[in-house]
Amino acid sequence: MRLLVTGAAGFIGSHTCDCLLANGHRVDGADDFRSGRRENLRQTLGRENFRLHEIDLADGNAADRVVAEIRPDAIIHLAALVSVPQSIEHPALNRLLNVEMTRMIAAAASACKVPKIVFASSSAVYGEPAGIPLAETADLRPINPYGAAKLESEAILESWSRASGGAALSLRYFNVYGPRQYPGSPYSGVIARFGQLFREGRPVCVSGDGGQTRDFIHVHDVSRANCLAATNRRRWSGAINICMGRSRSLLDLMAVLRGIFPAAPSPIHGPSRPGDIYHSCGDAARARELLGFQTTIELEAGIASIFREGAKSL
Ligand code: UD2
Repeated sequence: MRLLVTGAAGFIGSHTCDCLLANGHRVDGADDFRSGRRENLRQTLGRENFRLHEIDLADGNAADRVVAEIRPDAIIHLAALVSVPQSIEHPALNRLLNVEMTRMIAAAASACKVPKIVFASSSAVYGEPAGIPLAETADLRPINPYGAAKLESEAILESWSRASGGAALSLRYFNVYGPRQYPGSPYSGVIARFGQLFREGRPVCVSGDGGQTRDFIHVHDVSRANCLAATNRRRWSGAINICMGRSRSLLDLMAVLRGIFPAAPSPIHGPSRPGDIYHSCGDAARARELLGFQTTIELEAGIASIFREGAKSL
């Protein structure tokens, strides 16, 4: 198959390209390198079946042009502003990248009759859960602009699916971690951020009491879910949780990291983040039924493979 991956130089995007290529597909990756990084594509660039399109898909008719040139069998739309705090600080950018760009991708897909769009949605669409684990049928009550934008994009793709007859799969990723996740900003995913600070012997800053829980899933599992969703022949449309189905607290997470870096200093505690959900844990049943997807990497093994010196990469 021929696939277009947007956000190809990003953390999840680059692993997704690698997974598709390993399965014999042709991949066109698009990225404007706003947050994507060239080094993420080090092993991907130069591969025979890979082409990079350096382009800002939110600019004018760029999405139309790229999609018309490639005419992919499916689009995996991952390009986004990936941060709850940044969605609060930069509402216009959140709207442009997390809503309007989806609209542009859907319009381009309609014009070229692309049969499938796989979209990077988020567990943030649920908001603070009434009960756990969260099935896809749970109430959708996002409590931050990031979750609200992802939910709006899901609706855009549902209506695209109804109008065009194409399949739209919104994959609600829970908290993704793994190699290539950028650790260098206070907005970085917590495992990348804490791992880097533990390694450097600097104290981490815990927002709140550390009792908040997350369903952490390794990026290799997530990229496999993306491949399955994009390449299987099912025409089903809707939302699917991509999660482990088990959650861990930040305190737990720090205990795992302390096992690797025993000399790291004690954490500093700051106030809870605005827009932060306390508990999050997904129900993985639908992904199992519809995609035949199951996770393979436990948190301890995933963390050790990134941060333990001399550990084998997964
Ligand atoms: C949300 C989504 C996740 C994904 C992600 C993209 C939920 C439950 N999850 O993740 O699916 O879309 O956004 O960015 O909505 N923290 C600290 N100190 C730090 C960094 C983080 O205490 O230095 C805390 C943070 O306040 C939060 C937890 O760690 O309670 C996880 O934060 P994160 O930024 O890794 O991800 P999160 O949950 O906002």
